Amino acid sequence: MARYEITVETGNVDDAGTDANVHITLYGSLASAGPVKLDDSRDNFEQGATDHFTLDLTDVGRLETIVIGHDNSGNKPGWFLNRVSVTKDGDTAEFAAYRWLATDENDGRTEVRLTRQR
Ligand SMILES: [Ca+2]
Ligand SMILES: [Ca+2]
Repeated sequence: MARYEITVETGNVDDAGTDANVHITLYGSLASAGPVKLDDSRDNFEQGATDHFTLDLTDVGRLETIVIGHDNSGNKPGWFLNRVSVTKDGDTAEFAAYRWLATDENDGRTEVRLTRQR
């Protein structure tokens, strides 16, 4: 197992937030982990907000890609995701999305695969 610190930034555009169930899967050089739900006691994924989660998951080795999305539940579930960072043992992987995950925007997808930038 490894401890992952996951930071998720929601965009600051109208209706960017979501109350849908958000999930993430990590893909690394050794293994994959998830999908796991990202949630805590706070109201997560609000417009313009940054959420932090700490999860103990299978150690995936060097993190390379993630898949993040939601189940399209709740009121106005469309979500504008800016970016995600994932830190393990001091190594931070950055993932940029800057797109809607919404059935009524762009390509209509509610899940996206993102490749590590650095
Ligand atoms: Ca929304
Ligand atoms: Ca919550």
